[in-house]
Amino acid sequence: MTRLIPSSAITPESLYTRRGFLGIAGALSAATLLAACGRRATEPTLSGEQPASEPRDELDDPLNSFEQITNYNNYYEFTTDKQEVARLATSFRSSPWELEVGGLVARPRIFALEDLLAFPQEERIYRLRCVEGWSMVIPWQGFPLHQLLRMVEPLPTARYVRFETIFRPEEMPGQRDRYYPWPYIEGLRLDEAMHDLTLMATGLYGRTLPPQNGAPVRLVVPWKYGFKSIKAVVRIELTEQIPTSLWMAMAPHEYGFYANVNPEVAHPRWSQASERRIGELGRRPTLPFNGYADEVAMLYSGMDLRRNF
Ligand SMILES: Nc1nc2c(c(=O)[nH]1)N[C@H]1C(S)=C(S)[C@@H](COP(=O)(O)O)O[C@H]1N2
Ligand SMILES: [Mo]
Repeated sequence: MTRLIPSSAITPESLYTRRGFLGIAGALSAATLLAACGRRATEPTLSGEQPASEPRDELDDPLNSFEQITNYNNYYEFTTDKQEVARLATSFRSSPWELEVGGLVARPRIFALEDLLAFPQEERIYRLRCVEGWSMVIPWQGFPLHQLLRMVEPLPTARYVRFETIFRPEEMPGQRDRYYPWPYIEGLRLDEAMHDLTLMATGLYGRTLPPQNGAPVRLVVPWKYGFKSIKAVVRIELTEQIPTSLWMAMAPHEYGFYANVNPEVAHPRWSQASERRIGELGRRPTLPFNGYADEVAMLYSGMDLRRNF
């Protein structure tokens, strides 16, 4: 069948058809993708009823829709109601923006948003698994964090990376709730931060990152529970001591530093053996390291992952 797609119908989502896991392939411009889609779309197929394949991740799971990804959010700086974050975040000012990188580095530096967007932007389709037991498949744009870290030259004494979210209670109503020890803090071991899967995301579905997803720049660590993927980052500090995250400070028996997705280690309030993919009815088994074990398990060889939860 011959399918002609009028250019008006080419939405960012349609760019994701027939595309696999682009993690290593790197950046493709929208123009390249449009050209590729156009060519494929007008190619006649001999067999007839071959439907256009849906966008999928490398495990052959379909992507969640832009609507789902941008209307079901955890972002406690705005509200704990996942379905209200998008509305409350509409007027958040994510530009201009500065990201200060310092601590145990030879070349501390402030990156303006334009500097961050000057890193070659890649497309990465990642699963996001929340500790609450739901998950999504999200097509991000961004750049690996190691590119930024190499620029600031970590000192030999640096062992951890501490991340901090903006504190702006005028625009973030949840931050007026003093129950939480704002600002939101997260941390990684330096080798985790340097891993190629660890992404600084600046967009999704080919668009600028929406405020509810952490605009203008957020961390994405796909093998860890979603709370590690801190949003709206304004400070990165390399340290010798292990950083204390907001969740470790609030509930150390519930939230450890590592937070690797692990079906065998239950959270005190809920099992982690299975999960609900947003948009699906049943539950599916949770995969060790969220399906990224081949890439990251060696980071933890010899460690007791029950003790280091
Ligand atoms: N600053 C900040 N970052 C955050 C959160 C938050 O409340 N504040 N929530 C985390 C949690 S629990 C999850 S599951 C993911 C959700 O990301 P998403 O809304 O883009 O899907 O963001 C994480 N990053
Ligand atoms: Mo989460």
